[in-house]
Amino acid sequence: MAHLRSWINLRIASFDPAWPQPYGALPGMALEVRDGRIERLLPMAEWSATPGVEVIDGEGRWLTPGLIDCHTHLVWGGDRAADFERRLQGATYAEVAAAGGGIRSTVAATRAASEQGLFDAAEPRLRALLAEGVTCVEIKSGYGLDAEHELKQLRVARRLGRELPVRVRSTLLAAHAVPVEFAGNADGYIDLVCSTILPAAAEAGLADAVDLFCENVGFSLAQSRRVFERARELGLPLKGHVEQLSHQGGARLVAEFAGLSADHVEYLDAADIAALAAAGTVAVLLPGAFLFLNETRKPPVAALRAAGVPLAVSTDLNPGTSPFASLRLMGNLACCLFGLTPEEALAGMTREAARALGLDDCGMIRAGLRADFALWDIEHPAQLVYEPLTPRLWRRVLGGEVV
Ligand code: DI6
Ligand code: FE
Repeated sequence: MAHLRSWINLRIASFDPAWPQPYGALPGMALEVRDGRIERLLPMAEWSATPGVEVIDGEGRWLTPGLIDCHTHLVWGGDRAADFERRLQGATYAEVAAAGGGIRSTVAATRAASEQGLFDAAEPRLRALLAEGVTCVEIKSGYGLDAEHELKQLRVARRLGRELPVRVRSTLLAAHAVPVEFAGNADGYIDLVCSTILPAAAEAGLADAVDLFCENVGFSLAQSRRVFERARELGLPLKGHVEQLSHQGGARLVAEFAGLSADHVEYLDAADIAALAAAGTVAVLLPGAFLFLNETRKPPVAALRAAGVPLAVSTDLNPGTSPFASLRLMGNLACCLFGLTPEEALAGMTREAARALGLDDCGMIRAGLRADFALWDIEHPAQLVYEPLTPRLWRRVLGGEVV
């Protein structure tokens, strides 16, 4: 039997561009949910109770799409607090790495950890996101850097999605750093990524997408191209960490491969922006990493906006450059540091984040989409990012169920 539920007395911030008003706002609404999907939105004046249909009274609260964190690395072993202390004493990221810290120390700790240990470490990070209204999260590998441990990370990501009330998308980021056993031989490692790690993850059905780090401290444009070509052969969507610390041409490569998203993008140039716009690729802004690394080069938001490039906002939650388990805080930083409007920031945490994950069934409040939403004790949607650390969540709803 169909499962029906009506939510009434709502102010809906739909983020549906079909509605011209800011936030796609619709006051005085009811929402009908059937079998985990939004069946229809209707004005309260047109709504009446149907026998047998459960009714939940929102009492005038705001309802938004469930928040979507489209770029995290939240499964990792160990911690980098000592790196943080060294950096604050003046060491650079490179010096910290040379002193035994950096990504390689996280790789060593992640390889040494059991799946249960990784799950237990990740769970509170993920719960922090859920507590602020997140209903969908992307989780990357990238701290295993061999087939065994990359797949282990992805299995933990999948298990988090089974055991916690959240939708998880997993991304293979094998081309994140050169592992110690390939020191000085990045091409050799890319051979392994293409011949073994990518196909193994695809075969096991553990990767929804493939990501890479195209950077002077990561992989070259030519190496990145090889990874994307292999991902395309395997039928996996792709995305990239590009133009974060320098300009390498990675964003244009993502656009050339019609990738889902180009992430970080501080060093984009005009041609890159045109390429992203033409490809429909989302630019994912990660202000936590910008803040934590005390960067000064900001992503060219005005030019991206003018070109019509979709903008998403995410935590980049990771131990080295963005240890912030709060998407609402990132929304605030996207406004304060990068100049987004609160409406743009929130669209970037819902509609555009869904697009960055290649999902067309969530991210807005619209008939036919999944009933993944959040109800808030707020007076205006902007309050979610204006006052980011105050708990305002009243109910979180996943697939039509209150969770
Ligand atoms: N860019 C980043 O900022 C993180 N990864 C990446 O590709 C850094 C991850 C770390 O330092 O552990
Ligand atoms: Fe990242």
